[in-house]
Amino acid sequence: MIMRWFPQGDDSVPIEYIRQVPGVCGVAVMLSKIPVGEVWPLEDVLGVRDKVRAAGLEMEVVESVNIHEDIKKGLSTRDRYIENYQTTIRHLGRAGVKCLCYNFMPVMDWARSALARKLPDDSTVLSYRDAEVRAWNPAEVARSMIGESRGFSLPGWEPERIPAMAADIEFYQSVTQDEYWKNMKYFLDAVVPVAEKSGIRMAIHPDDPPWELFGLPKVITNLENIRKFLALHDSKANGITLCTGSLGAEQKNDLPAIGRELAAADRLPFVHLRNIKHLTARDFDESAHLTPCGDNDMFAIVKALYDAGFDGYIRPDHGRMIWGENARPGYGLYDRALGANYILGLWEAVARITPRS
Ligand code: DNO
Repeated sequence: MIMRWFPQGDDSVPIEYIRQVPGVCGVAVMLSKIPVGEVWPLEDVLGVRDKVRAAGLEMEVVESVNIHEDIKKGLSTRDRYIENYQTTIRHLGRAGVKCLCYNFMPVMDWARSALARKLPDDSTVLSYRDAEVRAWNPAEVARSMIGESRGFSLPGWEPERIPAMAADIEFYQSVTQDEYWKNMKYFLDAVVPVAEKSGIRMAIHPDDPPWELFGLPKVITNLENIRKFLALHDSKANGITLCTGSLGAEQKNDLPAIGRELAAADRLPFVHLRNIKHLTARDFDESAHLTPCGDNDMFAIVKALYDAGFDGYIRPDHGRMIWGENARPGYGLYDRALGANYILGLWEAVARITPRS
């Protein structure tokens, strides 16, 4: 069990507090100040690792090593950025990192219409209203999200990218799904062998939300596409991050079945457990992690992972903002600590009822 943590002064949560969350033994880090496409320098990576270790935790997972848009667009300039990515992977391997979570979403990372919607108990959550998002242009979505981010960086929403967003969206209108998948394969064929040699398993994050927005290509949205993705480059180092909040936004997705298949195939290095509550098929609020608080059957998901032999990293994903905490939206300490211990409780119960042989 790990938690996400932003080093280099970019988190409200001191690393020492994370160590006090029972059962949490490590963190997933992101060097949020390195511009997208540039190398994560070895000395920075080692420096962060040493700080994490000094706090009694492990840094075996990194998250949001973001991919330069030229790679996703398939431009001739992509090779330089791919080389940088390969160098970053080697640096991470030297620091003992074992799992790299990234996404291949064009232009934007996850999209929400509000980052602090109030629930009846006065906690606040990230929320998504389809019509509101579609009524904006992507730069407006970005400005709204950054405006509500309480001064913290939002992974995948770097303010310097806003000016290019309109042109990027325009560019993708003439990129077919097939071409986009080819660009992804080109990237995988170049980086997965480097990851293998570096002792790292790549774990792509699903698209969030997992449906079409602004005419952009979509990739990791359901089991069919996940299978197609895994076949693009057949290697244990080419895996998936099962994010139950992202894939669960599409209610047709059977999360326990997806988890079971991926864990059994040993293509699941990382799991993000989050719950969400739908208002309609395309409108939802994030919720507390407990099954009754949302639409995801968290018990069934944990049981499916356990039964299929899952032995990767797991972290509570976004939590609510509670108890007056002021933190990066989705990443307050309190609700994620509750979530981590709820998930650990489910795991313990399942494991004690059905011991693994
Ligand atoms: C949302 C996160 C994502 C994820 C990236 C990985 O909070 O799960 O931002 O880290 O998509 O690149």
